[in-house]
Amino acid sequence: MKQTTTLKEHAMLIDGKWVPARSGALREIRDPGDGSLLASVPEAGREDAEAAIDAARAAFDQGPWRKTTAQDRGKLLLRVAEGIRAEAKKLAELETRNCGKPLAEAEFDVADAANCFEFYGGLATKIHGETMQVPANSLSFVVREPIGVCGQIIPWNFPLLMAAWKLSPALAAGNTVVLKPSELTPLTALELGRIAAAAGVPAGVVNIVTGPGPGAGSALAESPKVDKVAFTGGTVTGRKVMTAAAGSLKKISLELGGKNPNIVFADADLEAAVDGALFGAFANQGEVCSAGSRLLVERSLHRRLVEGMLKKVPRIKLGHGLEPGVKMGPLISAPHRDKVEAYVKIGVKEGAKLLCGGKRPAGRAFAKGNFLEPTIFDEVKPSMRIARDEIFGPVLAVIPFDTEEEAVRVANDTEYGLAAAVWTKDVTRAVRVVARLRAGITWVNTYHPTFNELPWGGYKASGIGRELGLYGIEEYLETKQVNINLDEAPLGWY
Ligand code: TXE
Repeated sequence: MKQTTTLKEHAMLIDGKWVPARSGALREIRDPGDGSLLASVPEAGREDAEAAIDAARAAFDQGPWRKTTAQDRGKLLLRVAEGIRAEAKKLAELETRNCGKPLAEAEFDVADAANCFEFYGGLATKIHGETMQVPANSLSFVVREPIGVCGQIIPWNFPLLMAAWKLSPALAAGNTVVLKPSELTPLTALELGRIAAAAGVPAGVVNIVTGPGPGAGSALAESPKVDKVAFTGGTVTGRKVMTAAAGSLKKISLELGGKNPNIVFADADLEAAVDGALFGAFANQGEVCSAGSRLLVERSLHRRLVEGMLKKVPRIKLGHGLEPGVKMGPLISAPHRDKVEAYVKIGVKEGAKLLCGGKRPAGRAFAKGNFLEPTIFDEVKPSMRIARDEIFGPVLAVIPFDTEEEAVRVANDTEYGLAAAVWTKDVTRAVRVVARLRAGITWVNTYHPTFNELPWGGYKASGIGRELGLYGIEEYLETKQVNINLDEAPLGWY
């Protein structure tokens, strides 16, 4: 596949070619920090997604990809990792421009995306089956195979990182892919497509379709030619994807929302807990599925923890993500900010105490971006909507508690089960509480560290399946039993 060097062609990647939407439609991609036009990309429809699926199907069924060795695929992924690193600065800046996050966070994501390709590049050669003793004279063993064509739908909050989390295990396992980035943030995914092509990914193995959910996205979930759909996004959309996937009973994995409890006991290191509470709630503008958006704090520490946070909130410098020193960028879009602001109003109406934020920052620097101040509500009741709904913005709900029992009950009193954290110096309590938390990702005395080596995913309505680590590759493998009869005599049954 030939390398395309620029996105100004406004093209997407189907079957190794950079192509426009069949309808010719374009979508303007804007910087959420100042409204400026970044690029126009094809507004793919169902027919474009179907062309990409056909390309991925052909690449899987007839192309050379199935004949590549695991070692070749591993080396290819390592080259993609190097390609990402070689362009890290440019990718981080583009990520910040497209989705708003502060540059330091974007740089971290880019490094992590490269590490993810490296992790799965190394894992490609470790996929293995097993032999079994069976009650017959048979050589019986289990082999692992790629699932086939994978439709992958990703959101706007970590555009490049989510593309890496999806593509790298799928390719390591030998699948072909149609990736649909969010219609709001397609730019770094397109760059990744270019880097992958330059690294030697054959035509049709990675296809990137830029377009909206209904149409381009739903085609991936519905098509009987797609063997598996992997989705990261909101729970409401996740239900739609699952319903659409049911038509062809394809394999599915979902990484959905969260309303994650960050539990601070009175014996916790206060300074560390203050930092952890703020970082958990406000990193990436709070637009994080694992955000610690519910801060459960033991009543005897409550006042001091809140004071500690309020003292530090002014250090969360708002601004365009490329400005030096900025710690919080704009929200992804004006409608999304409207949604978050509506929750601020709901919180006030419900009787929670607004301690800070809740409004748009004043000043010309903020006039054209979707900015919202970091917002903390105190005295939140677990029944309030701001304690139950995923707001997905910089809004923290502080909920005081009196006993460990109450903390666990409130923490688990949610439809979600993605992440949770516990702050305490008492190791026994930490282990006891973690064991009772119904969440797939847990932290003790820290918040948010994410490792490529560990499984990522949720209990309950936070999703199905796991990404990352050894578990992540399982989601892209079929399992086949092979039985070789070692008694070549007739069966003699009839
Ligand atoms: O996400 P969507 P939205 C949550 C968060 C946010 C809410 C809505 O609470 O406020 O979801 O955000 C594609 N068939 N999260 O509407 O719709 C879409 O094009 C197939 C949590 O922006 O979930 C995009 O590529 N695909 C989350 C992707 O789904 C469809 C991250 C995600 O968009 C589709 C983002 C359809 N019918 C939002 N409709 C997390 N877990 O991190 C949309 N899409």
